[in-house]
Amino acid sequence: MGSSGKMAVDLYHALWSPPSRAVRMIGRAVGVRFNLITCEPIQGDHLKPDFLKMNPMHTIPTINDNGFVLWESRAIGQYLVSKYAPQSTLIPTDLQQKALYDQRLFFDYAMLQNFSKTMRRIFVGGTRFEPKDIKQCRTSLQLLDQFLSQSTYVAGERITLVDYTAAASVITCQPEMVDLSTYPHVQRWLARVRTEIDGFEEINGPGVEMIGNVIGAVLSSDGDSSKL
Ligand SMILES: N[C@@H](CCC(=O)N[C@@H](CS)C(=O)NCC(=O)O)C(=O)O
Repeated sequence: MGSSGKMAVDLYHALWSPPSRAVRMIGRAVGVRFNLITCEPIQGDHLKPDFLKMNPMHTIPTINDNGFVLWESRAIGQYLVSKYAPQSTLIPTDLQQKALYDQRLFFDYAMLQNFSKTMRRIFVGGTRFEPKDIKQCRTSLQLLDQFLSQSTYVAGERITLVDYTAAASVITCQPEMVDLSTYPHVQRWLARVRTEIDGFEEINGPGVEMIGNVIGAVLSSDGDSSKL
């Protein structure tokens, strides 16, 4: 037990993994104490029998909250908020606010998560960017920019859980992939949430740097020809 009296929650994660970073930020916001357990897909940890027994989908992040196992970062985030900070405004309660939040969370899952997939292709597989992936990332950012031209946060005028999950993906974008400066509302929002989310730099910094270094090395090794 921690000083807060709460039992620690096991979190299987990797530093570079955007959804793992999102869960760590959400946990920090609602006062969860994590027992961080590195599960590195690059080294095949996620395919080891013990991990597969726990999560047959072999994805990180995965939590084990004293016997209750859950994966999918957005489900984990909502579980942690509901359990540890039920009064939190990170999940809206007003009917229409909640509906908008749900819509944006599904957008985040369907569209922004692709940043991670694109990154993973090059980061884990050491392969080049696919033009169709880059196009998809740009379309997603364009939509996000449009949403953010109409509201301060992704789902309205209050910061919600979807700002955490979206920011963890967007901060992962590398300049070789998309030029974030062409999305002014996204830039403004990112600058804001970086300062408002507790532990943002500490949690995201090392993983994003790691991704940047690997991508830089892969691109320079093939003459940078995959830049679009
Ligand atoms: N939608 C999932 C995505 C999880 C995911 O794909 N995680 C990656 C690391 S960022 C992973 O575990 N990859 C290994 C695999 O899918 O086998 C979430 O948000 O938790």
